[in-house]
Amino acid sequence: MKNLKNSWNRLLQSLKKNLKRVKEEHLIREYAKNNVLFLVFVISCVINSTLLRFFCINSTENYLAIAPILADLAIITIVGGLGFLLKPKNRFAYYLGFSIFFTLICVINSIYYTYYTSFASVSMLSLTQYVGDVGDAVVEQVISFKDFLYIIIGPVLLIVINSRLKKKNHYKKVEVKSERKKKTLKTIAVGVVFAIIFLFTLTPTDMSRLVKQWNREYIVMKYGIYVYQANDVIASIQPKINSLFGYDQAKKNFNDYFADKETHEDNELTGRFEGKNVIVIHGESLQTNLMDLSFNGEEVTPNLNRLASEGMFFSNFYSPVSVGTSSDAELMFNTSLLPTKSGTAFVSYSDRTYNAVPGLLKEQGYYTFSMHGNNADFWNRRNMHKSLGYDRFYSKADYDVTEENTVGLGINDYAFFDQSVDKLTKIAEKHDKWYGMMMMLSNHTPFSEVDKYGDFPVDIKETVTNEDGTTEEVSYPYMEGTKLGNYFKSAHYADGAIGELVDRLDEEGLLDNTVLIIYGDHDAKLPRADYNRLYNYDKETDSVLDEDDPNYKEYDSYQYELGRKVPLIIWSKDMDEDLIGEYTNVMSMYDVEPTLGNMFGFENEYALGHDIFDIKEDNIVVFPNGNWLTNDVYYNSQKGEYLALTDKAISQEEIDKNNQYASDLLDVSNEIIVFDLLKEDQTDENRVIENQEKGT
Ligand code: GP9
Ligand code: MN
Repeated sequence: MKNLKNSWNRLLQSLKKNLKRVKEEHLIREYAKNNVLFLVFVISCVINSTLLRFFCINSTENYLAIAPILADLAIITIVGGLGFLLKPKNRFAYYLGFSIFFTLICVINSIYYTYYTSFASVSMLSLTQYVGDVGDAVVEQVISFKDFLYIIIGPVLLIVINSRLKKKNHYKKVEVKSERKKKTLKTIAVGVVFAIIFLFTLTPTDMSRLVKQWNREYIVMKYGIYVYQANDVIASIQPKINSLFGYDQAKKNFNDYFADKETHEDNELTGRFEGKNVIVIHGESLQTNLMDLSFNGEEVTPNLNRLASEGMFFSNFYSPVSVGTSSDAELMFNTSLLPTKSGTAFVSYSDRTYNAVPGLLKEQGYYTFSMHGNNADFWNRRNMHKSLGYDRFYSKADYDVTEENTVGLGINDYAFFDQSVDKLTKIAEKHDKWYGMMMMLSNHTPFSEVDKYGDFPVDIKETVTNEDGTTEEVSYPYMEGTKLGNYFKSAHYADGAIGELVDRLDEEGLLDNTVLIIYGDHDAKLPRADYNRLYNYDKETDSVLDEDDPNYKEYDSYQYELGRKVPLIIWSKDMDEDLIGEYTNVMSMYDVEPTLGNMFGFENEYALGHDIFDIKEDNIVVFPNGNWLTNDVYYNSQKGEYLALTDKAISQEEIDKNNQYASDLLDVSNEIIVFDLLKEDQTDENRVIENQEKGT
């Protein structure tokens, strides 16, 4: 005991002595003076990472988080420490190189987050070819000053400091090899200490989320952007390696998952549309909230509203797309699978086997086709549409696209539908039964070609009576000149094209035995702040109401998330009365295939969604980030909190059960695609048949 006390005292004394030396000899100042490049490098990289987090994730937990700063410090200190191995005159190039590298990570993620509200993945590199096509959208809507701030704080600052150091002959100083080695080791040791302290802050949940990698926001909040990105590289390579090695486990999970699946019971919709022709309209960026809006007495989407009121309108329908946006919507609609965890199914896994709607209807004698005015290679549709079972894909090359009929990414929806009906007339002459999908294009972000959308004012017009009894019309700008306002104009334009399509189809007699299915592919990805003006406009001041104002309606992040729902409408000219109406149970894009299967008489036994008329109010919508939604609750897995939507009490047990369900669903869906399990399944069957044929 006495010995322990002595040693403790000795340790304290030596610590005091060293601290005194540091103070008296101005060692810190000396260190800073001699290693200014290293320090600027470390501090700027950590500030950039922290700024990025602050700009992207607005929560107190994030603002107060120390762990990501420790993780950043650990990585940057170690990388910076290795720079000491070089001679002083060579260090600037080293630090500048790495500073550019780390800054790029911040800039890319900053831009990416604004566009996708998620962090970037290297698995998306194969998609950069599409940036050219949507490039204007990115530049106009997404890039802002803050994206360049990182460059100023990082590389620019280093360059400025380097030129000052040069003037002061800083690099003339000689450091012998052993001295450089010692300095490197000491600095790396400091980095390791940061790493150890950081590891102590981690919980088992933090670690499991790092492995899963889909909860990107959470990972960045806990680990910082640099660890996230390094982990992302590993996670992106993993599927390729996994598809080589993890097959057996995936197959076992798949078998277990489907062994427990409940069988489908017939219901009032079973077989109701058997044998009918089908036109599916993929409505670019059409959100359900458009259908509730009018300006000066004119509805934004009068045609959608009419079709919804005359048909089956699914008003609580979500499209849980991931980074594959339009293509993810198509994937879910057609295959009842969810987006892949990394990359996109359309681009990375187009050679897999899918039990898709077109393929299944083809087996029933349908001629199947898809039509889209964009380049056939966009989202790799040229290949993927074959895998989905379309007999023919009509793409840009099949349309007469002129400068006059172009809006946004390509041929405008009016010209597209018009030319598509010409093609359909010929198809209908040749084939008894057909299934076709028409993909719209005009209502694509950034909704900036306002002059082409026609006259649809989104202001507030009022007639006022003057003192002398005369009247005049006054206008308050309201949504005019805002991005959201432009979106309404664009959506109104697209809605008009749907109206014209229906009229033209009717004229050609193509609606007589046809079911029309319209879905919005995903939300318009507009900032939440824009909705504040929509719901809290103060016309007197032409600005947004104060938050303290009694009329202020908070549009919080939950309302924003839930407001991203899209319409699903099933309509036919001779719709049975008993089917017409609004269907309010939560439903997802991946529930469409089993729901249609029940109506049209086909089945994908490996569908992950449900026939909504079978599961009804028990449905759960799972999002790729692990969030989920039921009729009663919306759960945010990123934050571990939920919003109750009804008075029903929510138990922890239910949350845990649904979290497990969401996790299993995302896993099995991903594995089906990555390991091509549907193909293997067919191979198994074939093997049995082959063996039977051989008499074994
Ligand atoms: C491109 C169109 C738009 O052909 O489908 O794709 P998005 O940018 O919405 O994913
Ligand atoms: Mn889209």
